[in-house]
Amino acid sequence: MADIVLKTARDIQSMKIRGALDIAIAAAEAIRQAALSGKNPRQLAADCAKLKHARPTAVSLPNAVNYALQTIEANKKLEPGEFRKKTAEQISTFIKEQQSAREKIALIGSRLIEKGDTILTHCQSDTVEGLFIEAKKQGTKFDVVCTETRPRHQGYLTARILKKHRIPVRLIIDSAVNYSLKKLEVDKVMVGADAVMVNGDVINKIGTSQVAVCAQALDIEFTVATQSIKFSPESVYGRLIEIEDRGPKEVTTELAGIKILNPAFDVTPAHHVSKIITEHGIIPPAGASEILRHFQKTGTEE
Ligand code: RUB
Repeated sequence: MADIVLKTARDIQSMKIRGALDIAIAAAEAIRQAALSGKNPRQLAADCAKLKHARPTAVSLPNAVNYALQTIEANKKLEPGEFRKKTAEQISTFIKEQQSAREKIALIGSRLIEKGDTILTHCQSDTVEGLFIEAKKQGTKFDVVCTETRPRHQGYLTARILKKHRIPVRLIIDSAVNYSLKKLEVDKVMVGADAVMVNGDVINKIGTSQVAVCAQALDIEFTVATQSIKFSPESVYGRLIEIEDRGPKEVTTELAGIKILNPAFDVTPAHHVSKIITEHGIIPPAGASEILRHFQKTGTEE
């Protein structure tokens, strides 16, 4: 049987598993299974190292792996059977908390959607979809505009899922954002996040910051929906987040000899963000430090 940790790391790198929360949950689940398979604390710590940087930008991944590492460390003196059981149980609780955070955000976020709203979203975020689906369930009538999201077309996933839930959806190419915000009379923008910095800056799929600039110019509210697991404890200590470059082939293979850049994420400065929906409630971007201080204990300190 293939090693679950290596398989998960590969699936995260290839984007078979993608989206910041799903990446975190998959990594935690891989470590849980590795613990159950009888690996000792030292072997599990090595597994954590293999997963931690499978993709560099989504902070939920190192945060989830750090949580698992702390659990392994705290339990390492237990006898092997007890170590296995307790470590697996605690990681399982962590995973359930993440899933429940997504549900809480869906409920809180659904209350922000008003009858007749047209909402633009970018990329594919389970968190944002969750609140759309919840609003639909509550009977609110609204429609969604989603971007194609070059080069990996995650917007197609968004469009398909919303269609499945009978939420009216229109797809636009990424460069039609500014045009469409006006032409389609968009009321709100809602996006997910891969990381939130201590100063409230938000890192999400490449192009998010352009959407935010356009939305602000038109006085359209720009809302981010994200679990606290995506807040960066390292940003408190001045560390920046690496923006993943996924290489030229995803963009095109037709331009031999020309340098092609493919940054996968960008930074939306806090002053373009109207509000952030977390499982602990809605905060202004300036409240990011409070989330880090009170609710997020998975990071390294220095
Ligand atoms: C996905 C992306 C999503 C966030 C939030 O990028 O930018 O908006 O990860 O997703 P990629 P979620 O496709 O490169 O992983 O709300 O599902 O955690």
